[in-house]
Amino acid sequence: MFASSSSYHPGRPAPSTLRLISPLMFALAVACGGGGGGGGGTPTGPGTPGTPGTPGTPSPIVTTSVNLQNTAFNPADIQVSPGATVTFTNLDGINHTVTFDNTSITSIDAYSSGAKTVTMPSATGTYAYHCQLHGNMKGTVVVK
Ligand SMILES: [Cu+2]
Repeated sequence: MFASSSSYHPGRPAPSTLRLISPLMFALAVACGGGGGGGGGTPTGPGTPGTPGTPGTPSPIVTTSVNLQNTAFNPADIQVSPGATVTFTNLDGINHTVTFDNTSITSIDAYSSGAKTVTMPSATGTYAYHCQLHGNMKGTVVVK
């Protein structure tokens, strides 16, 4: 029993199979640039992330104060919290209105001086407003 069992060779992969795989593996390693070489150099760090570029469109200014000056809203495009009270101050001395396209918002009728307020909705969104007396006076309030 001893002699017969030791005389058997366990199965080995055919040499032809190894010959096919090895050149392929070698080719891949070379193609990858031989990254395994390594002289113990310091690894390249992740680097400082670049500063984000300036967006193409200006962001609305976070404020609850808008001036009516030189027949314009300044700043015209603002961002407020839900339910915020926005103060519109007329510095022009001539009549302007602050009229929201969304009629659920209580607009400001014509006034020529002083500050008036508008309460914005609690629902987020972009609410456009304009002056009924001057077609070029437009703005938006972003509730966010
Ligand atoms: Cu106006």
